[in-house]
Amino acid sequence: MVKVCSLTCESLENPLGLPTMHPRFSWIIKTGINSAFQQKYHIEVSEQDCVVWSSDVIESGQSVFVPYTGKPLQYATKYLWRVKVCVADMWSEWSEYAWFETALEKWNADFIEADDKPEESCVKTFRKKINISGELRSARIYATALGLYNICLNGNPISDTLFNPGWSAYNSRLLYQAYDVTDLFTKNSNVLTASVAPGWFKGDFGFINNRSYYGSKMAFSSQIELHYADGTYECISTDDSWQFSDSPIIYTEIYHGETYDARKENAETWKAVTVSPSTNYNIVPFDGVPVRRKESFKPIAYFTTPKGEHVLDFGQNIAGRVRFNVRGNSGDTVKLRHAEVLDREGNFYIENLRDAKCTDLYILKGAGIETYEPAFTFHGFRYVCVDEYPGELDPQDFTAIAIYSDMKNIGNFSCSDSLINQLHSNIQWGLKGNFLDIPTDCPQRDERLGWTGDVQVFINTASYLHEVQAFFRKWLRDLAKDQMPDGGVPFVIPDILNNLKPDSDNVILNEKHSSCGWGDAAVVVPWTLYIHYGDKRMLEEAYPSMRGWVEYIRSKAIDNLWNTGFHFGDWVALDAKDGSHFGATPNDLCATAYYAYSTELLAKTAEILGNSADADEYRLLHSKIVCAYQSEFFTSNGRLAARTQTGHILSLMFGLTPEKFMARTIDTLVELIEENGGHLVTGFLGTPYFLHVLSQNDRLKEAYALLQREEYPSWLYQIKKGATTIWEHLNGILEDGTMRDPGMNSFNHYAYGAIGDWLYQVVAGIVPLEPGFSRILISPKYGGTLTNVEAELNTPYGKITSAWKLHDSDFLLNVKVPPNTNAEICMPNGETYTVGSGEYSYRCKIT
Ligand code: RAM
Repeated sequence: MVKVCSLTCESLENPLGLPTMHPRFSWIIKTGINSAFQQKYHIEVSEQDCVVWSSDVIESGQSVFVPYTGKPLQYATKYLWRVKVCVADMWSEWSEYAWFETALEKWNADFIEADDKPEESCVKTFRKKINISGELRSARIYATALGLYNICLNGNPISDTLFNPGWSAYNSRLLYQAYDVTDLFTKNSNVLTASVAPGWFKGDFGFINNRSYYGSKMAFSSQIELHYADGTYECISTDDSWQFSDSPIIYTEIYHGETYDARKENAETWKAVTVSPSTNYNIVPFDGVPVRRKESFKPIAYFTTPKGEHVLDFGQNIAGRVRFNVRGNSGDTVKLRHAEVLDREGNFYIENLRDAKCTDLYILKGAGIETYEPAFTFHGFRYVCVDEYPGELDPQDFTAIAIYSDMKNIGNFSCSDSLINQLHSNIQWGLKGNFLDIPTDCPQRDERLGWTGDVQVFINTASYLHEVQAFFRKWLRDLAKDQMPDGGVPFVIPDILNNLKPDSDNVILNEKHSSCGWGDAAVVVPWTLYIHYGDKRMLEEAYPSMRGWVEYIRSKAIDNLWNTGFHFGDWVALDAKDGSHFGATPNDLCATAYYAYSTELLAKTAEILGNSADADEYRLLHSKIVCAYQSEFFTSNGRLAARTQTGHILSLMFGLTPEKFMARTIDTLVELIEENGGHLVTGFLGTPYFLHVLSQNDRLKEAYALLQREEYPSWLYQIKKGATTIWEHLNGILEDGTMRDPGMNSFNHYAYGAIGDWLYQVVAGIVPLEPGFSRILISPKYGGTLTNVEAELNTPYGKITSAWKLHDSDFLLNVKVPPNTNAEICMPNGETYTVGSGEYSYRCKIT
């Protein structure tokens, strides 16, 4: 039997408001047949029972990103599509129908504004009464805001998505969402309300307590398109017929929390809006992944701290917020503060939040059970301090809700070491806690910015955990928009620092862009996505930005060494001088290493895109950088000038070590581990590759020893200290239980979690040999104290599993290879097998 399922369009399931008119289709084949390859496919696209494109039978194995090649699609139109495939001379049935709906041709609606002042952090509600005169065939609301918005129709939310319209490079592209509300309208009179909050647009943001970065006035814009069964059409846009009022949300800020006065419900005074044109903004369809409520947690404890604080413990550090039920009198209050950790004495610890207040306040109306959850804020927390609450508190009335971009989880990993399993969980929660429309550094303090370096080091691990393609496609578009004219890449994307006044006391505000390892996100992120998803079009789109970045470095490099400018370098490495975050590895070494790496990836990209002139040019440039690196940093006998772990790691990982010095370089790295008592002292740049360079160079034993080390500094130290996420510093909580300097001490910072890819690629051994995993290497490497491992990865072709165990003196491996791919299986004893899809078991002796 052959079946086709998991149909996606532009890697989205049934997208509404598709941001392209040239979609591509992907599907997964399910079959029990071994070595199943697709021989042919047939796609059919229809609109209202009418087939608009039939591909006919195409002899091709392509099942991922198959382009639509029918006649031009119509805007704002829903299409159904289905596919059937032929495998082993057997045709499947037609798949179930999937659908996509194209976006608007252009944005026509104006903005409407209320009376909020620049300094105000309140919510305004806009209202429109809509009369539905006939039977609706379809109804869509398209909406965006300067700020954040939530829409209700007749009092009910029209969507479960949050933090719309998302955060983009607002001045270059403001996103709108599309909603199907056909079933939400009632006959005759309806009331549509849109609440708008300051959010990223106007709120306190950007970690120097700056506000109104993008603008000082909130606004809302919407187009409501009604198609009636009788063929008539009506469009209702935001205009002067709308009204606004204050909202019960009297204060809301992403950093600081929300205040809701329930006594103000249904007490609106409606006033006339001000209309302003939207033509200053490039309003385009949302192209990311919507943010939703995901896991929820009940308190695992409710206790009183030594200081007398009443604290709920939800057991997991998350980004999200708390929903609660309460009963009391009108004017009673519930006040919650949020924190990630307790201090050594067990008190509520908020110093590391810096200026973020992370406080929610609810004022009761006094009418039976009242339920509240903030709307426009999120906090990074595990603990909640209940400062005010009327009457006896029942912890069961409280629920913590994790909120993040709703990407599919694709990777799972477990093994015989529960600490490593917790590490994997912490890495995954690092992602969930920081992928909220944009990838942030941390979700708790007054920062929460799209730091490029954090993404650059984590992207490969992220790609093993969740389906991140659409999430990063959006972010890369913002990166390209915010890139400097000379190709420089801002430290954060969206770039909320660029227009701020330089400040010589604040290195970040002074420099603002183009550190090695940070700006390289422009190249490393699209390249890594290409390797995981095989999407050439995305690479093509990113190419100018990738090239711009390498050209930027070229303009700053002297004799092929990047030895100018400001760099974060091996950020927060433990070999930094006391009180400094800058690791001991020299900047010119890190910067030139990244210059070589980005140039190499750019040359490969040019080759893939068929641009042979660029490919030749960047290959040549790459070889010159490598030569310059080697003559600058290696002595004639092969000693590396920087005697640091990261210096050696980068030299090995990026192919910068002369062949004849490989042995010496790896030996020295191992010495450097020993000199540090068997520990890592690397920062952002060295850590992600540490285990890889060891395992790639026959030092698997040392790699496992480092991974499984439990005492400080190590990955597992923080787990022994109770961490449920990855910390910004290996020693966020010191051995004696005291905290590091609160100025920069996040307990949810995924950068050190960049080691997650080693669990998948080396421990479980799942590696893409061709982009998108159409050819797979399964080459697990046992070691340390591990006796069994199970990993799975849902790729564009379907699920790969790699599960091994040690039994007596045997290594037993079970693998599953999805249809339409083939795999090289490499056993630890060197035996290899080439197989097509199916489930296979292998055994060899442990050596
Ligand atoms: C900190 C951020 C981030 C890092 C920068 C350089 O402020 O938290 O992780 O990329 O510094």
